[in-house]
Amino acid sequence: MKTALITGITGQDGYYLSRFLLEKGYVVHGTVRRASLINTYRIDDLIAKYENSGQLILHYSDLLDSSSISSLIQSTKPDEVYNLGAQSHVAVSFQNPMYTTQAGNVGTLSLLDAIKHSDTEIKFYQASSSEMFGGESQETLNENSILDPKSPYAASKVFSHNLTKIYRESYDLFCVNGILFNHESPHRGETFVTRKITRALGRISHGIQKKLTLGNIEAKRDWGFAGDYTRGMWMMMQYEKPEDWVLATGKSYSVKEFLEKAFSKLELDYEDYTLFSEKYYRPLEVNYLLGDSSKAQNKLGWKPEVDINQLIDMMLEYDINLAEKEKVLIENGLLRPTWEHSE
Ligand code: NAP
Ligand code: F7E
Repeated sequence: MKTALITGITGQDGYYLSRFLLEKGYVVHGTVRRASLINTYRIDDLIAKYENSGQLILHYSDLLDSSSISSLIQSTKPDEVYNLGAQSHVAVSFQNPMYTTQAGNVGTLSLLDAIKHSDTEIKFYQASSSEMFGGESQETLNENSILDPKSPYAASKVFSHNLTKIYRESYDLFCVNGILFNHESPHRGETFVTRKITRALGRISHGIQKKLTLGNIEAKRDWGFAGDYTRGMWMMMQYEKPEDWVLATGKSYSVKEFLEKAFSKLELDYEDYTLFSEKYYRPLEVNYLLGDSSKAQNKLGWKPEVDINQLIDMMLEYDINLAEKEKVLIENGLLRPTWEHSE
């Protein structure tokens, strides 16, 4: 039975990856940040199913706490480490550049160094990002494309990406970078644009939200489904040698196209509901991202199973159900609708 250690298990990808590994029979150790509110809601069903048997074990840890990171490597003796933890919101990284940079890099260095000093057989996955490319041109991007970061978040990802390569080449460690293009799901954080749209639409459909406020809807992204991408992470770790891999769908849509598609599924026109605010524009924008995952498709046998229409359907169904429950709570005075003013 293999053992995995996942940083950021409470995030979107942490949920899909841990579910996938647990179903494969892995023992999964995950790191959870201590917060004043319980922040494990995405993995609560996995905790209920796997914690009592000891197959899923959670540890309080923070990527900024190097000592906790290296002692986790020592105590859990993982076969595979997946470093998913990060302050992952690009716009927030302009407001909190120091924290984003530290969380994005201290943890990577601590993990790599702990592996180097304890057991060089441990495999390491780094969550690299398409944001590293910068999106200036209309080029299709692959593993050899030039990195040109446009935010503190992306710059921090470039540092960890390079560090992962340096440890691979210097110390012969099995370290891989997964350069993942945007991937979404019903478990996507609610302040990322796709989920912000489907969350709003679910509420609009139940009459508990009137307007949705957005920023730059001309930006284009290559959007896939998170469950496909976390399966790809595992496939990279099973490959005969450590390399860097792009995962993408090969199709790019603007935020406006995503909006149109989502609203038209409910026979609504997004223009009747959408407002715009400077607040959601970034100091620097990544205008265009389109990925070429042919290396992963040819060498790993990976391919995306869910297209943009299926992705929107999945997210909408989930968010319409969620809004129905919220409506009942509002009607019973148990919930106050504050989302019109949220991020
Ligand atoms: P996410 O939902 O924002 O999850 C991030 C995770 O990191 C959460 O578990 C979060 O904990 C944790 N975290 C944040 N700061 C931390 C700290 N200081 N110490 C320990 N843990 C910390 O992100 P995601 O979408 O699952 O993405 C997973 C990884 O892939 C991230 O590194 C992201 O940058 C990268 N990535 C994402 C995409 C994408 O499209 N989703 C694409 C490329 C790369 P809390 O739950 O307590 O906040
Ligand atoms: O923005 C525009 C915004 O925040 C997408 C992270 O997972 O993927 C994600 O980063 C686009 C941008 O994702 C709003 O300006 C318009 O052009 O959903 P997003 P992101 O910045 O692409 C990459 C691959 C990662 O690695 C990151 O961790 O949508 N946009 N209006 C808006 N974006 C947001 N969030 N909110 C708006 O109101």
